[in-house]
Amino acid sequence: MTTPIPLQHFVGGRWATGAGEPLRSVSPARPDIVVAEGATSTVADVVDAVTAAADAGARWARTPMHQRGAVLAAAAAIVEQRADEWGLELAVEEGKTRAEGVGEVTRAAQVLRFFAGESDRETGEVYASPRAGEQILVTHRPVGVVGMITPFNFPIAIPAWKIAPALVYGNTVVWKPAGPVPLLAMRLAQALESAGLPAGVLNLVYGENEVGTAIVEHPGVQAISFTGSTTVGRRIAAAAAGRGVPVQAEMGGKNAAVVLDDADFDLAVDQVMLGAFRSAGQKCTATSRLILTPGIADRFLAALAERARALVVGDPAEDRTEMGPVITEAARQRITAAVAAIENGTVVAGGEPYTDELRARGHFIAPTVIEVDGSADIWTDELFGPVLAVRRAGDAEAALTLAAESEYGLSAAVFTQDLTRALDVIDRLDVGVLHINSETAGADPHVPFGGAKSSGLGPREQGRAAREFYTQTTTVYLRGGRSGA
Ligand code: UN1
Repeated sequence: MTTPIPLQHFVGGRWATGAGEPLRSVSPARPDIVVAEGATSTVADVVDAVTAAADAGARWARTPMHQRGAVLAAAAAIVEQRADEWGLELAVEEGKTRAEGVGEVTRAAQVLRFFAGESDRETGEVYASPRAGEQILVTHRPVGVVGMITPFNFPIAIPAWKIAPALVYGNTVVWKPAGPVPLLAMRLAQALESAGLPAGVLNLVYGENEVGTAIVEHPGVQAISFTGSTTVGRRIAAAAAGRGVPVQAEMGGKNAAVVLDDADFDLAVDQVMLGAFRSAGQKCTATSRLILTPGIADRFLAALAERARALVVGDPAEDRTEMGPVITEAARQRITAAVAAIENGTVVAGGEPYTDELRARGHFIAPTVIEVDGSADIWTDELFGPVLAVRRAGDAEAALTLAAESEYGLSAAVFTQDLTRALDVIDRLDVGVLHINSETAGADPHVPFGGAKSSGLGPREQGRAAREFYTQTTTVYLRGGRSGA
């Protein structure tokens, strides 16, 4: 991939170059390589996109759900067929490893296929009526035009899990992906177009805040789904509340892994490594806090340090690479500065800049493990990078209390072989996703995904839970039309 791929936005069924600023995505591993090139969209393009989505809406909503699902199924087949190629593009543009990139594209196909199947499942409820000759139905109707703003870190899977339910339930979409990953957004839109999606049903625009704000504030946008930081999510929610529009926001995380004395040692080390360093820690579900109890702490930290130092960090396109760069130079500097600012911590692994040519020029950060002996910014603040903060707790109770002490509540992992303990944890941790004996990240397409506390706002995503956000119900009191019947 040496020639930049031309980027076009997709508005009203037409591919075109936006009239905004030049838009370039670069490889975070090799920042001198331009991956894709075009221009951002303008506020006028957003207005056109909303108009197109609104115009297409009535017809799409009337299209039988099985036909809408068939478009998603066809798109799933296309995405799956291109998984190797687009997975490599994803790795080059976003920086996660090629294996993770291919995995993510495959996952997008699974998501599309899951929602394609919605048309074969029940679409509402029927209740008994206290009155004779009546049934009460609850039907689900589309919300209308949904605005979507998606993050850089899962450039095809997260958009798929917003767009697929929106479309199958009969909504139309105006979507702005994160600035650094326009290519994978274009790929998903291309797949849906090739699958037969009618013009205007999905509109893709590029840009930064101005374009995002134009979507959020447009009176024709009837719901907004966002994934990104808590700060931005709350700003969007406030703006949407002002217009009386529902928001679903998946936001930050500071997810703890708790490794108790009785854990399976090797399994816990493997899983904590994956949770902390896959995608260079750039997942809202990544493991960024580790809590250890006394019987296991020293041995665990030693093993983790050894594994972190041995992790193969390099060009994500190469097969042997286990961890790539972070997304931008600004991210690299922000994360590195946060690590450098720690006063009461002991660096167990990482913490030093790379000096070899590839990794000094790309946005690389060594996998970093830091033990802190009390609260510290790196213990409380989401860094979104390959940095794991560690604390020791006096016993299992104290460890779980420490895990719960966070403003965030996205995911947590507890490593134990004590079933009684595990059952207690299920009721007591205020998180949206809980892993017992597996890493904090991961989200299957068929089950609810989302967070508690500052991590989430509005209904859950994925699985059948997605219907709550992408539809509105009508409660129908249904009687026959003849008296006495
Ligand atoms: C995962 O853990 O595989 O932005 C998915 C994020 C989350 C998705 C995580 N919304 O990282």
